[in-house]
Amino acid sequence: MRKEVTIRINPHLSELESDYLYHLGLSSTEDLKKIFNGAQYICMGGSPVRAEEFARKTAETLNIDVPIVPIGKTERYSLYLVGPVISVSHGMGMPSLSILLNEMTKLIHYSENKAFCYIRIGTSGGIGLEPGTVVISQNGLNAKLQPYFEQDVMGETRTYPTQLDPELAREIYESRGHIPVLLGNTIGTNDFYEGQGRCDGALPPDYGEKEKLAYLQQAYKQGARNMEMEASLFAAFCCRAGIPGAIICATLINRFNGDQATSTPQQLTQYSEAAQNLVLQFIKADRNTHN
Ligand code: R2B
Ligand code: URA
Repeated sequence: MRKEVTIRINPHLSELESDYLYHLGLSSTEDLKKIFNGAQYICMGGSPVRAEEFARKTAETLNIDVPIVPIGKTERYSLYLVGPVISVSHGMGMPSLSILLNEMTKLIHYSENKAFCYIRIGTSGGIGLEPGTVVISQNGLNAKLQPYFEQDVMGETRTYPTQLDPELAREIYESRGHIPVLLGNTIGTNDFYEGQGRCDGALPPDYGEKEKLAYLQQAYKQGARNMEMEASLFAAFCCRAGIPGAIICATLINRFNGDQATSTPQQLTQYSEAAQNLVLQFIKADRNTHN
């Protein structure tokens, strides 16, 4: 079993007669406990195709014979359950992930799960790393390179810390085997193009290569080793909720060398599979230790 978790859950939920998890197409009136109570590893990734692939690989790795069919509706997210593992897609960017994290956390609360962790498995742009390296995040950083996530609530900005669970990160690191892995900070931005200092967006940027490289150098100095579009929100949500969370991202490119992911489709698949494989190696080892 994973460590016991007490979610800092919204007390107002107990006042609801029923809670419809609209984007998942599931409701608290269903027997969620019966379906999801044994889920210990809640794995999230951007793409629905990769969520299905990860579910299939989990079934193979853990030797679990279940049909790989989504639970709930698939209009927004695709959710699979394979033994102790949930594999669910979250879309691209923080607004989409935020909705999923809210509804997923309520689902886990209604399912009365006591021991679990959240793991985001994704892709990213590397900062000073050989493409294909997998980064386990220590801290989320925002695009200003601060260890905070900022959320506007009713016109006022709230600031939340973005420290990830060091013990979970260490446990995953120890499962690395031959996969090239390192620990580092991860920048979460609100855009793929100018938000990540790219010079290849559709509109003329008001900066050039020199400014971009200076930003990447500064990021590197502050311990950032990769850049994606969810880390700061994911880390802040896990911190606020009291849920152990980890972010495991493959790097598709080295941003010091360019903006475009020019590796072959096969290489890109291989890179993102390395992140999935690391998480599967961790889950397998963890189950041997704790079950
Ligand atoms: C990584 O890849 C996506 C953009 O290509 C985005 O969701 C992210 O964080
Ligand atoms: N995902 C990102 O957000 N940025 C990259 O450079 C690659 C993948």
